[in-house]
Amino acid sequence: TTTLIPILGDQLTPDISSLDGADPDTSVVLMMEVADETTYVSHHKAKIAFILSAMRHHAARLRQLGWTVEYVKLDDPDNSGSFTGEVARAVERHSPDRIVVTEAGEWRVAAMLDQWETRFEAEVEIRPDTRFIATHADFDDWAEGRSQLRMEYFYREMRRKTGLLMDGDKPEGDKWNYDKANRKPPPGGTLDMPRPIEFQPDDVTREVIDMVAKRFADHPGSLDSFHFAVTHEEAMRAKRQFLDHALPCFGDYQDAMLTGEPFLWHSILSPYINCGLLDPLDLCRDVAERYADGKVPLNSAEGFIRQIIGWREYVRGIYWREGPDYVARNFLNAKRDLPGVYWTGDTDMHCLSQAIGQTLDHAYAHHIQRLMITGNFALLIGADPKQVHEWYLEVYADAYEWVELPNTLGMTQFGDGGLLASKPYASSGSYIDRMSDYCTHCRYDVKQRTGEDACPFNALYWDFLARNEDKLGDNRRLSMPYRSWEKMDADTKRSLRASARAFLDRLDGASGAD
Ligand code: FAD
Ligand code: DLZ
Ligand code: SF4
Repeated sequence: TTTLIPILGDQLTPDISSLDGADPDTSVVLMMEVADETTYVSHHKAKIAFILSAMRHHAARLRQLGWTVEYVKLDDPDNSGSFTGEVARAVERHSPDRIVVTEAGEWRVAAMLDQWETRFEAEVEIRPDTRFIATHADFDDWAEGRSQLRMEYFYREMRRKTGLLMDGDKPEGDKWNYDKANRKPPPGGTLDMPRPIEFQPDDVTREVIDMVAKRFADHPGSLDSFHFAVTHEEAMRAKRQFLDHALPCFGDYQDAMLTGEPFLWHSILSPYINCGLLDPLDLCRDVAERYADGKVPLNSAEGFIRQIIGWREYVRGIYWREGPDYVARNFLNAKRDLPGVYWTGDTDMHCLSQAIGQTLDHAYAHHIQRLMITGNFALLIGADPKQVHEWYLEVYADAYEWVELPNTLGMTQFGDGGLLASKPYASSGSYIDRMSDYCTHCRYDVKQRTGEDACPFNALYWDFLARNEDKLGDNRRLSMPYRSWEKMDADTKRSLRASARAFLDRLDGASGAD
């Protein structure tokens, strides 16, 4: 009797639930590079190269551990191009009695897996993904009956469940959340910035990079600075580098942005966590240990752990709870096509060109760039949230729909009308100026609201509020800005809206010409 165990590209963990209890002598592991997955959106070249190289290295690791692995490469002439097609070919080869697979990370692929039972003459077992802290049932139990879902309360449950940074049943330091201590503006002067390790591509990675360069030449992004870790060992080195050098200041500068510095004190570990090269709970335990040993302050340890056991788990819960039509929500009825600048970074708005330029170079931008620069700009111009979602899914090496969609559509575009965030993350230039050095390098003046040199974020911000007053006017968390808007004289209001209009017309004109 044979068991077929398909392992998907984000399941690169040796103790993935599908392998649990399997007998290496009677099991065949199937790993598949397929056109469907590489092109369901036009992923950044470096994202494809990263995932395929990590998959190839993982297959070698599984073989070393004694598993029989069949690996289908993208350029295999018999490759059918889809997960189901490749499983069908493997079923022909092996006539397995059972197919065991760990649940997929998104609705699209989950629907494929659901068809296998009827399609193949084998028993199909779809197992829960045990790499997450909250099961689907945990999240649903927590969410049931609540009129409002808020990350903070879910996060506290996860702290209790894991015991991380807990002192008995009380939070370490007596406070659950040190977010207010995580908003320091960027430091000035000479900087002693930690650097992520730049892993040099080995033969396997070079082969993948060459193939991706040829096959996906029309996809966005560059392969020139490809330095991702592609094995578990390398990812562990990246983790240690972060714990030793960046974590101590992670908390202080979590929201800071600096010209020419894409990484700052961030971990750059999300690509590894999300595809399975690193375990999220182990990482959090390491962070808690550093705190217990007095090596990192509480605001850094708590801030980091909150992102993983709080935000990361929370957005996953929302994704699966809201269902496959979450992607179509558009509370603000925003319709503008995402402008061409998102694929070129070519703009005289310095903040935008930095965030997009770094994204195209590295398939990475840190959270506050995604939220307050590219996300905020798309929100203010009224870009179609589905197009915004697809852009984020394309360009980041860590992007899988379960984590990307709630962050984009929910958190940045308010497409779900406030399910995920209690107010839209809309801001004028002053926030960007406070948290970055961008404005000092920009041709626009962040202090001006109208006129040739005025920072476009300013007029766009007021225009956004005015335009959406019927939908947002009664949001209590926006009462201050709406009061300020109310108090402005009619001329100011008119000229702010005219400036925004002129900017948007130029933007549409430029995109149309693309
Ligand atoms: P760090 O700043 O070092 O944070 C540590 C870890 O916390 C991350 O590695 C990540 O695993 C987790 N984390 C932090 N914030 C979040 C969050 N909001 N949601 C989920 N996990 C979080 N993260 C993804 O992993 N994949 C995505 O596709 C993705 N898309 C995003 C889209 C938008 C519009 C926004 C605003 C955020 C998105 N995020 C996404 C969350 C966050 O920006 C990234 O996790 C983070 O920038 C990854 O870089 P890092 O590893 O250096 O993170
Ligand atoms: C993102 C991605 C890409 C680009 N290519 C592959 C692939 O060729 N084979 C594969 O197994 N997985 C790939 N992935 C990741 C999958 O899209 C991911 O595992 C599913 O979305 C899980 O739901
Ligand atoms: Fe961005 Fe405005 Fe600052 Fe320029 S002035 S960097 S456009 S916020």
